[in-house]
Amino acid sequence: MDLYDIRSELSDEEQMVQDTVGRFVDEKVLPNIGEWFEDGYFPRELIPEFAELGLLGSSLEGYDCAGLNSVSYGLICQELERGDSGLRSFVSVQSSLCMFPIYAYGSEEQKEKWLPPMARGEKIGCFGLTEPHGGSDPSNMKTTAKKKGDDWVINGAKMWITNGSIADVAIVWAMTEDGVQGFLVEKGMKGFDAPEIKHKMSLRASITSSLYFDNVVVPEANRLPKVKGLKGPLSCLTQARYGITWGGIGAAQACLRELLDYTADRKLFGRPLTQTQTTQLRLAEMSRQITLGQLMSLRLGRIKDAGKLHPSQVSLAKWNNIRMAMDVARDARDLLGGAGITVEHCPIRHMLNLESVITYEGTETVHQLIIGRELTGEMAF
Ligand code: TGC
Ligand code: FAD
Repeated sequence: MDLYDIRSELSDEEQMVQDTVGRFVDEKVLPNIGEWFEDGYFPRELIPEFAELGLLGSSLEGYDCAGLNSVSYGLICQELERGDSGLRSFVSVQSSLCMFPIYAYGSEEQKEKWLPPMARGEKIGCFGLTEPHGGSDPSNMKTTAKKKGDDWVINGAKMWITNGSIADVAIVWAMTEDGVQGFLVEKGMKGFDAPEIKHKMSLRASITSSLYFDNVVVPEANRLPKVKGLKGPLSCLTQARYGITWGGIGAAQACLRELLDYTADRKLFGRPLTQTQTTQLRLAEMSRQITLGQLMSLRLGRIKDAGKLHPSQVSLAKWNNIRMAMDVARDARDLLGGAGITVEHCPIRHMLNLESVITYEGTETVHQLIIGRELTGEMAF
């Protein structure tokens, strides 16, 4: 599973983080995840355990957060997504999309109020950027925040919002006279509703919701004071997309692991599948793809920890690693034959989840166009 011994490139602390989260996934997630996925159930009971392990806001310093480096955060995402993309999604949203903007752009009062209980898993966050008319182009957002005395009045709608219905606080990005700004909209505020979106065929062990704002009055104290413009939400996406590049590796590793066992046991035409050349070729191809993805994410993590990360570098890895994971999951599903269509085996669950992962946090096309813009200087969106 680790042909290039990437593990030896990790520090003792990074190895410990990987082992701890890996054990948690093996013991608490893998025995149950098929049933949770089938039932469309997000296991909220795991949130205190995520918190206990220091997985919430793990890269932040202070405020009861673990202060781990970026590679450790990546390994957390990899191990969680080896379990299921829905669990990694929960941690991505809580950590990178909610705690990060409060930490980076919030007032001291906002940080004191929200970060420690979010790190302890007592308060849940969601991140509202995408709108029903089109998520790829958030500069065209229709949700507005208008100043009224000391307050702001928010109107509009957000769609496909992870954790929306269970969130205590929504980081909502809205258009103001001064451009895009972020607001902390709290559960129970009058005019704010967050119904769950049902009938999903993907990310079934995760909660996805719409957010509606009908003249929601939000005090000035709930506006993120330290950022204006689209770079506010886009900088949060860079954090989350980085973690997702690692997550794809975990999903692909889970599929390959299961296949190695299955193809060794499955006897056809008088011999195990593993003794046929095309099976070996397909397993080898998966291993090649996973190894390339591992090298990309590790390099990205080291660049990020050195403070030299450029968002287009993250786009390249998100595009590569999620496409890689989809290819691995689909081919793994096929190598399982008919057995591959049930949740008894993980590839079809990962395959379906990855349909969301390749769409959210910037579709594959958006990331390709970001690389195109980086290479040519031409904006082709
Ligand atoms: P553009 O002109 O490129 O940029 C506007 C300003 O933002 C800065 N910037 C970034 N900063 C940090 N990180 C990034 N990734 C950044 N990208 C851009 C940029 O420097 C500029 O700053 P300034 O100071 O000059 O104003 O803006 P654009 O409108 O041309 O952007 C185009 C595009 C397509 C790249 C962007 O709109 C985009 O990325 N679209 C995709 C939207 C998206 O990814 N939405 C995701 C929603 S959240 C989600 O899916 C969560 S799923 C979570 C889960 O469950 O795991
Ligand atoms: P569109 O933007 O309408 O895109 C449709 C198609 O057009 C895509 O294939 C796209 O690549 C293509 N396209 C777009 N522009 C161009 C172009 N210029 N040239 C060529 N092709 C183009 N959002 C949040 O804000 N917060 C969340 O927590 C969140 N969680 C999510 C959870 C799930 C399970 C899912 C599925 C989505 C989530 N999203 C969230 C929304 C996600 O970020 C959006 O779905 C995504 O950004 C794409 O937006 P869209 O769905 O409106 O598709």
